[in-house]
Amino acid sequence: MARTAALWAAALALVVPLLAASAPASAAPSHERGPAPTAASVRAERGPFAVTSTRLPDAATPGFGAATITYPTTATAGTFGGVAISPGFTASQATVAWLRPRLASHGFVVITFDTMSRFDSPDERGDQLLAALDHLVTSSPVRARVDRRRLAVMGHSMGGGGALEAAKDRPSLQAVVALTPWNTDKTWPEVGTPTLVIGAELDTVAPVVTHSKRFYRALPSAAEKAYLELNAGTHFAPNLPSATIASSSISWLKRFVDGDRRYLPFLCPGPSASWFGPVSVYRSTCAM
Ligand code: 9J3
Ligand code: ZN
Repeated sequence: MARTAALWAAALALVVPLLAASAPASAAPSHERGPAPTAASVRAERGPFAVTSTRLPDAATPGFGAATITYPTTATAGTFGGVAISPGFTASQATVAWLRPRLASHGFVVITFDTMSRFDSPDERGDQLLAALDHLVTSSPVRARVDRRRLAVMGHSMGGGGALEAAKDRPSLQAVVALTPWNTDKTWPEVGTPTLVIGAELDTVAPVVTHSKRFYRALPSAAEKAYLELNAGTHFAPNLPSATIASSSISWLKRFVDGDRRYLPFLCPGPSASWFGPVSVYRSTCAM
């Protein structure tokens, strides 16, 4: 009898961890797209999905300017999360264009746009990011490929400040990535959306002390948030292809737009110098 009980206990000890390991880690549905990532694949120039692009003239984009959408060509992998990216003050969408195929090739439908005016404020850029997402899921030629419940905003400088504004206005967004963001508003208690702030150590336009670092600190401590600082980076680092920016942004979007926990090792505890390359500071609540 005692011997049988001991055998059962031994069998259970073997089986229970297996059951636990195969159960989903959370109740939230996962929308994993593509193969399991590696330290090399998140940094590579392209992800696993072939992509193509379509251009939208200004006349076709209510609430924002001329735009470009880049998306995975496959029609058999399900829908994809949508990401809108705003350029910075006086800049055109060309300054953030490198991010389109880079992110889309990992399984996102990505839209960049010219702002209504090159001088639009962060708040106006936030409204245009939301208008771009609305257009993407409602009337764009690729609307059937986008999952309207899984949307994110990104932006550079005033566009990054705009991404924070967009999340403040629309709490249903899944993720924010703010690239060397600029804003006169320094307080973000309204933003509960998981937010990655990427600052640049040598930024003199949006110095990290008064912008990126301060925005990170001002986000609720209960929120999923991370601050990554580009070692020796300048304000315009996000305008050129960067494996550091791409790998961290892709991991953040995968984790929070797709619910893909396979990317957690790249975010938490985060780069101890090796995952993302040249990073001078990385902080995260790591509540994920
Ligand atoms: O690149 C940017 O959006 C910088 C913001 C800026 O220079 O603001 C000055 C008014
Ligand atoms: Zn505020």
